[in-house]
Amino acid sequence: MTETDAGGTQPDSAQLTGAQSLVRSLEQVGADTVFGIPGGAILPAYDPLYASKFVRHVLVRHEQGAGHAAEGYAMVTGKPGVCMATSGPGATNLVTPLADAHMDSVPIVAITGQVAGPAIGTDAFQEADITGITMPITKHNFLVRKPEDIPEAIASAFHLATTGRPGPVLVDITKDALQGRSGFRWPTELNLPGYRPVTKPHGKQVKEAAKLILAARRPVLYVGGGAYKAGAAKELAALVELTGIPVVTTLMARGMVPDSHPLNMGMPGMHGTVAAVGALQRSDLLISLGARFDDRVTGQLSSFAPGAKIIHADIDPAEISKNRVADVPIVGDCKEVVQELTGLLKAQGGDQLRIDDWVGYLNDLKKRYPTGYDEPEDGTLSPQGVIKRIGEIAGPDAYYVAGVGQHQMWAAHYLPFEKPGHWLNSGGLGTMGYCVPAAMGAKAGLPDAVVWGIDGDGCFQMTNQELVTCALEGIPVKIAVINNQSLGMVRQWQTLFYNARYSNTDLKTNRVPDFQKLAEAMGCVGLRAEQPGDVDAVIDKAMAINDAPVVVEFVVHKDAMVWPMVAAGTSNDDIKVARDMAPNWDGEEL
Ligand SMILES: Cc1ncc(C[n+]2csc(CCOP(=O)(O)OP(=O)(O)O)c2C)c(N)n1
Repeated sequence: MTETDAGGTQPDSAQLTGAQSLVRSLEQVGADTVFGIPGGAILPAYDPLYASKFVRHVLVRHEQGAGHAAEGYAMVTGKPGVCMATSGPGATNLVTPLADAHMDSVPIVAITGQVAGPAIGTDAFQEADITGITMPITKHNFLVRKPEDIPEAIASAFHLATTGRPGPVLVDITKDALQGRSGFRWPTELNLPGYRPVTKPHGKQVKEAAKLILAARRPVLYVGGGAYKAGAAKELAALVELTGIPVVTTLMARGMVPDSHPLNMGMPGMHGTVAAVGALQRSDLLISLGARFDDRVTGQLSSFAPGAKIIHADIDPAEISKNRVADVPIVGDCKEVVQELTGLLKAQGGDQLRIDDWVGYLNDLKKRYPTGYDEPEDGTLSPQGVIKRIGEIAGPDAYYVAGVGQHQMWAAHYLPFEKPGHWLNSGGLGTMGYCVPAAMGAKAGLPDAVVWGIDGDGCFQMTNQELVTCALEGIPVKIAVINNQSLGMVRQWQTLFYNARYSNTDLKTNRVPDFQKLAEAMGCVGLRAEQPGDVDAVIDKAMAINDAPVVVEFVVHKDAMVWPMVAAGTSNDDIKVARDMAPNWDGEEL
């Protein structure tokens, strides 16, 4: 006899319901937190879940919140996040976070109820073909129709989500499979034909890479989110220390090399620093580690890094040469690739690279074009200054979660990124509404950490209801609403490209809603700052509150813009540091 939380005391061979098998499987894989909402088709699973002493279920207010919370949990714990929903609308509400996790390679497992097997295809009540719908936005998905198949599906889902290139996996289980009975058999081996992710890089490719690095005069380490997922920060630091090669950290990799490191040129891309964009454009060798040559980084692809050879290391072979042909492709886990590369370089004079002029040139760019902003002359708050101050007060040990828009880009520039994995945002899909639920998931995963959300007034209005969940479940996140009364990023494009015709971007969020009252109505503490003199006081107050979620509204100037900027579809060479102001690339004839 063994004690199972799923179904009371049961002999292993006893018949469990599929629902009991599901909960027991979740216990078996160590899933301690599930974010979800029940409904008809998934209801059988909620009954044994009620009895589980190991699995905590967090009752969210919208399934999208459950999905982003699972992402936030996964990003900070390194364990897969789990979300659960019923069939039909419950499952379709998970589509956005699944797509989000797919684009950003976040390991989550979504469990959905499905109508009973015989009803599939009949347009039954709350029937949606969720495996069909999510086929292109999941790493894999399963439709489980028999109770005896549940344990293997769950074991496989967790394995698939976390191995190789991480990503979302959906397990759709019919109601009759949840209600039916079978013996519980935990698989000793998984039946996943053809799934064998390559983690160990090919020695010959690493040798070729080392050869290119030793010959390069303008090498750059182009570090992406995959390097974080591989846990490669320590190995990367050793490679940088040995070779002295300058680094750029993409939006998804902020903190992988500390911003305070003299060789970190900052974030590349559409809103990247001049030094990072210049580094890529003028490089003769890009060493891409878990990055994917995203259009927001490359700008116009045909003019991206025109003189650079490419070493592209990625665990997903499909990424290599997808956008830019690699001279040396390396399929493998970033941590292992960097380790092997550093070992080889150490033995071959990798500490003697002749790149001093190059490093000097980039440092000069960094000095001449620091990313900065002006305080508004009318005495109102600058959004950049507010975000910077939050970072200074909360420090690099806090976890920061952003929404999508101008505030996200300012957060990416002005927060203190000194440690890997302390920055969560929606980079690939660019999902407004990510911030509040992802912050909730992060705080649920790391209850002792300080978690700050930096959200826009537009984004906040998409998913703020999860603050009710936070208040009731004891998940005290801190959310800064950067209220510029508009859909700021879209407004910025209207300013620059649509003759300042502000079609439908004015949110009129001057007290409608009243964010402070809204916060209080949701069981949170609501604070507001409107004058520069209020800023430190409200941040300090928020920092001192640890027994309730806090929302701090910062009413900021609406015309602030994100700079630098490479206009969409144009060349990185045409980066502007302010409106009509381009950098002077002096010294490029190195
Ligand atoms: C779900 C979704 N809808 C629309 C967009 C397009 N979009 C990108 S940024 C943005 C404005 C965001 O406004 P806000 O949250 O106020 O942030 P701000 O840019 O003002 O900092 C919009 C509408 C999006 N990214 N996601």
